[in-house]
Amino acid sequence: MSKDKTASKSKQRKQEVGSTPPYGEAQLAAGGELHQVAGGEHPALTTNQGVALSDNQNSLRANPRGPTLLEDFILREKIFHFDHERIPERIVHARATGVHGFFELTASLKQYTTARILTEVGEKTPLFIRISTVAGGAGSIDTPRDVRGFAVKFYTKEGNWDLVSNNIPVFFIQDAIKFPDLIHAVKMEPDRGFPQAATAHDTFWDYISLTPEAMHMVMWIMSDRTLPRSLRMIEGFGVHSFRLINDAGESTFVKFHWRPKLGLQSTIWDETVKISGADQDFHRRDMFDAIEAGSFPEWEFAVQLFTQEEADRFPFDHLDATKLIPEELVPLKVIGRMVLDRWPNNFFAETEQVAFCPSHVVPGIDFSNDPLLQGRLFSYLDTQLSRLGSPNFHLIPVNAPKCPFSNLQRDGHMQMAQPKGRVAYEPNSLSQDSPRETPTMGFRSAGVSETGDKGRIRAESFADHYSQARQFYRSQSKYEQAHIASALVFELSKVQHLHIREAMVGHLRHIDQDLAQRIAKGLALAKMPDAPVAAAPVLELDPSPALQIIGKMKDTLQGRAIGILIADGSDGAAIKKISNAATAAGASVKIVAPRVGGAKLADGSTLAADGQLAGTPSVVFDAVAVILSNEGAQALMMEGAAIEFVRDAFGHLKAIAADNGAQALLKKASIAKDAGVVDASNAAAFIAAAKTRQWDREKLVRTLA
Ligand code: HDE
Repeated sequence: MSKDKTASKSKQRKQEVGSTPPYGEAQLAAGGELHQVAGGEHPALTTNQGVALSDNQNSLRANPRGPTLLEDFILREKIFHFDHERIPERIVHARATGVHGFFELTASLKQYTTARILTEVGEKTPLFIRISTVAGGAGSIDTPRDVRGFAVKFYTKEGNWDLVSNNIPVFFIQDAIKFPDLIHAVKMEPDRGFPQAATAHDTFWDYISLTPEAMHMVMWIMSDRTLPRSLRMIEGFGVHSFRLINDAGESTFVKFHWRPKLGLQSTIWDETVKISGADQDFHRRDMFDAIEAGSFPEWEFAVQLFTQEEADRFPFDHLDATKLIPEELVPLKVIGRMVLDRWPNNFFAETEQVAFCPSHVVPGIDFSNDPLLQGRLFSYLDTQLSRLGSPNFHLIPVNAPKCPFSNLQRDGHMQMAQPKGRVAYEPNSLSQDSPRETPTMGFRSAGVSETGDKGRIRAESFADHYSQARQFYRSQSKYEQAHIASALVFELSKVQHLHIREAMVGHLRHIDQDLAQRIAKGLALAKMPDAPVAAAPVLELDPSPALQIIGKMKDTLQGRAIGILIADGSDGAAIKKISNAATAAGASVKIVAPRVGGAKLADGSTLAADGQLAGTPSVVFDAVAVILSNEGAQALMMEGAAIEFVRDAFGHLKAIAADNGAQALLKKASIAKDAGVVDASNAAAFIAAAKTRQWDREKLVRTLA
C-alpha cells in the first residue's frame, strides 16, 4: 500500500466527537488519540516559522508502525525547543514569587534628591517585585528557615531603579570577597548533595563559627523572621546605605525600608515544618490567591536620612552591612506606598527572566562605600550574562525600561532592536537624530574625595561583631527569645561535629550569657566552652522594640485565613455564624470536610468543601472552627487527620472555636480549655482570639530552650 493511501485512510478513520466544551471541535483518530481542531476563538497551531500543523499528536513515520523519519521538522523543532526550555537557575535566590504593582509617592524628598520618583508626589510608577528564598534551588519549598529576598524594579521615567533588598536589615558578611564562601557553606554539601534549602548542617555552622561578623545576622535568621506567615507580611530593607543627591549636588545618606500594611507575622517552627509538607508552594499560592481575590498587598516605603556628621557619631560604622541603624536613633520617614495588583502572564518570561542589578539607579541616587554593596555592583551584571546568555537582556519585556532609551551599543546575541542609519558612534556629524549627552539631567556621582592608602585592610570601625547581636536579642519579647534559643538548639543539634557546636556557644557568650547557657544546656554540653577573643569591646546598646515581630503584629484578621471543619450532620446555622463573622473581620474562610464534594448538613442541605481533610490540615489557617454533630465527631475521632487538625491548631497557638458536638474531638486530642479555645456560639470571642496567637500556651505544648 502506498504512503499516500495510508494517510488518506487514517484521515477517513477519524470520527467526529462533537464540538462541546471542553473538547471544542475535535476528532478521535483510529489510534484513539484526540485531535482538537482550530476554529472559532482557537487560532491555528503553527511552527515557529508560522507553518500550520495538521497533526500535533503523531510524528512522521515511514508507516504507521515503522521508524520515525528524520525529515520531520515539526517534531524536531518542538523537541529542540523543549530540550532548551530551562536556563541556569540563579545561584542564590532561585526560588521566588513575582508580581507586578505600582509605587506611589506620598511625601517629596525634593530637598534631598533630584530623582523624580522620589519628588513627584502622587505619581504612580509601575514596578515588578520578586520575593525569594536564598539557599534552595528553583524547585525547593517556599518555607525553609531562610532569608527572603525582596527585589523591586521600578520602571521610572528616568530609567529603571532596582532596589534589591532582603527581609532582614543586616547581612552575614562585611566584604564581597567572602560571599562565594558563605554561599558554598550554606548550599547542599558538595559530596553528598544535601541538605536542600537548610542552614542546619555542618558546613554552614562551621563557616559561621569562624566568621564572628555573622553573629548579628545569626540572631535574625534564628528568629521567626525567617519563617514568614505570608510574603504579604514581611518587611523589606535595602540593607546598605545609599546616597541621595539634590540639585545643588549635596548628598545625604539614606537607608530604604518597606513595611507591610498587614503587619509583620511569622509562623512557629513546628508549624513551618508541617506547612512545608502540606503545601510546598504555600507562599506562592498565598500571593496568587490574594491577587486573584483583589486583596492587593501593600507596603509603606520609608527612609532613614542622615548626614556624614550624624554618621560619625553612631556607635558603629554605617558602611558595615552587618549593622543597622535603630529606628530609635534615626526615625523612619514614610514617603510612599507600594501596591501589588497584577500576577504575571507567564512565570518564566517574567519571574524567571527578570534581572535585577543594584547598579541600576537613576539620577539623584548614588552608592555608598559599603564594601559589600561595591562588590554587588559588579556581580549582578555578570550573573545576568551567564543566566540570560546575552548582553541584550535589557530587551526582554520585564527588564526593558518603560521610558525611552537609546544609545549606540549594537548587536550581540538575541538583539531585538533594529537601529536605523549608518551612524553607530559618537560624537558624529553624520546623523541628525543620534542620541547625545544630557549634562544637566544625566546621571552624576556624588563628588566625594577619597584619600588614604590602597590595600586589603578591613577598617577598625568594622571590628565590633557582638554589640548589635546583643541589642537584637535583648530587644525581643521572652517568647521570641525562646524561639531564637530553640532554633539554635535545633540547628546545632543537626551539626555532627562537637567542636563546631562548642565554637558557636563560645560566640553566644559575648551576645548574652543566659542565651549561651540555654544553648549549652539544650545541646547537653559537658562544660561551657570558652568565648573567642572579641576584636572590640561589646557595648550595651539601648533595646530597640522595633526589632521585634510580636510587637509589629497587627491584631487583625485582614489577609488571614480561617478553616471550618465540618462533617455529615453539622449545624448549618453555626457554620454560617462563624463564617460570616470571620468574613466581616476581613478573613477568607475555607470549609474543610472529609470529602471534597462536601457534607450533608443537619437540615439535609449539602455544603461543598474547599478542601478535603487529609489535604487541608490546620497549618494552612490562622485559626480554626470545628462544627460537628455527635455522630460526625464520633466518625472523626477515628480519623488521624481530624485529631491532628485540632491538635496542631492548639500546638501552633491558634484560636479554636468548637460547638457541643466537636467537644468530643477536642477531648480525644487532649486539648485543654484556655482563652483561645472558645465556644462556637460566641463568634465575637472567637474573632478576638483569632486575631492573635496564644503565646502563653506554648509552654504547655513543647519544651523550649
Ligand atoms: Fe545578592 N545576588 N549578592 N544580595 N541578591 C543575587 O543575582 C551577590 C546580597 C539579593 O530576585 C544574584 O540575579 C553578591 C545582599 C536578592 O532576582 C547574584 C553579594 C543582599 C537577590 C548575587 C550579594 C542581596 C540576589 C543571583 C555580596 C541584600 C535576588 C542571581 C557582595 C541587600 C534577585 C542574580 C532576584 C541575587 C550576588 C549579597 C539580595 C549571584 C556577590 C547583601 C534579593 O548576582
